[in-house]
Amino acid sequence: MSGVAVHVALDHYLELIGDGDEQGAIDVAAALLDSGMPAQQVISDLIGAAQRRVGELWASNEWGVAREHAATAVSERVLAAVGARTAVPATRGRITLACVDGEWHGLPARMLAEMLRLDGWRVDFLGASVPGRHLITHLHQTGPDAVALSCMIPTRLPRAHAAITACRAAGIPVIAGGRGFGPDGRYARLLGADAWAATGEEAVARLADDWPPPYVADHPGTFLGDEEYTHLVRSRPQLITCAMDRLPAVYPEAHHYDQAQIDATAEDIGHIADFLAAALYVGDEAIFTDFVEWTAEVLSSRGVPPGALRVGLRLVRDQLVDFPMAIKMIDSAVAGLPR
Ligand code: B12
Repeated sequence: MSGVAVHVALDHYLELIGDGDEQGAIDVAAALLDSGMPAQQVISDLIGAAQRRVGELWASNEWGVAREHAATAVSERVLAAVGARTAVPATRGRITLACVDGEWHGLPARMLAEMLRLDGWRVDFLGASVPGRHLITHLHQTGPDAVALSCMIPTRLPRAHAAITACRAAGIPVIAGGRGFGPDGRYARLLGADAWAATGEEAVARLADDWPPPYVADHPGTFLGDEEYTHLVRSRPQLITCAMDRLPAVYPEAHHYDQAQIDATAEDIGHIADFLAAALYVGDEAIFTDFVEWTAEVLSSRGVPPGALRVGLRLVRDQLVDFPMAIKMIDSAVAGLPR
């Protein structure tokens, strides 16, 4: 199957999932398999590529949330259908795969689960948002050769850290993945993961060729989550309430907000607090500045001017008088916003 043909199939597949056409989408995947494309490639180059396009369509407001949800639900079914076509004996060993606590992107992890299964692993897929203590109980019950942890959103990094530490303390090496761990997996290393892979294919190769990795003890000086992080997390509810109370005084348009707009604004301020907390936790302001840049784009495609985001950031900043790192991060982010 040529690259051009995959491209054509991808465009068609995207149309089908955007239309909620489950059978049509399964037929496209089946045709690729029939043409000789390996199942792992169908998963990454068709389903994965389409899901990334879905993300762009959602971010640019061309697709609404309902259409994204429906398309993702179809992709989940297609993935199951692709997996069901190929039985592979489990000869390599056993892997527990989970999304970190509060991480609801279950599909990327499920894609990895199928790829590993196709490569001969027995995979215990625990799904989205797995609380750390339940993950550890599962490890004690099953004794896997590896834990694969997925984190797509950096706000979940503190929980990922807790999970990585607990898995390693239980003697099971951790491979981390998902865009939440940073562009080159830099936060996976910082948080003590034994390995990191950018894609499902890379994870399959790493686990097949080079596992378990040699044990490296945690760096004793590693200190994450300073005082500012702790205070910010504790004061999150008041931070949002206070910002919402002050909003109409500094942004008169908010007087005319309906309930949905009020809820969306409170949610956005919550995201500001969460991304700021994650940036403080790992000591990297890029987490926050990237988030603000991304939010400005998402809001602008919904007709919300950058001024509104500046107001939200200022309302949070004004409450953080004793937080020099947080203030520095907010100021850098504001400086990067379009005028
Ligand atoms: C579908 C979707 C959702 C669904 C998920 C449903 C489900 N069952 O998965 C729902 C609606 C729940 C959702 C929610 C949110 N989402 Co969302 N979502 C997506 C979307 C469109 C597709 C996800 C997907 O399936 N990707 C497909 C796979 C193939 O992506 P991939 O990264 O290439 O995956 C590979 C690697 O990551 C790696 N990998 C993944 N896990 C692991 C684990 C290990 C161990 C290893 C080694 C490798 C590995 O292997 C994968 C396969 O090769 C993405 C867009 C995107 N680009 O991914 C946004 C996206 C991830 N979401 C985003 C956002 C912002 C959110 C929300 C915050 C939205 C909101 N305002 O509430 C929430 C957060 C929820 C939470 N706390 O988890 C943003 C994140 C941006 C950012 N700044 O980080 C994205 C990028 C959308 C965008 N274009 O902006 N989302």
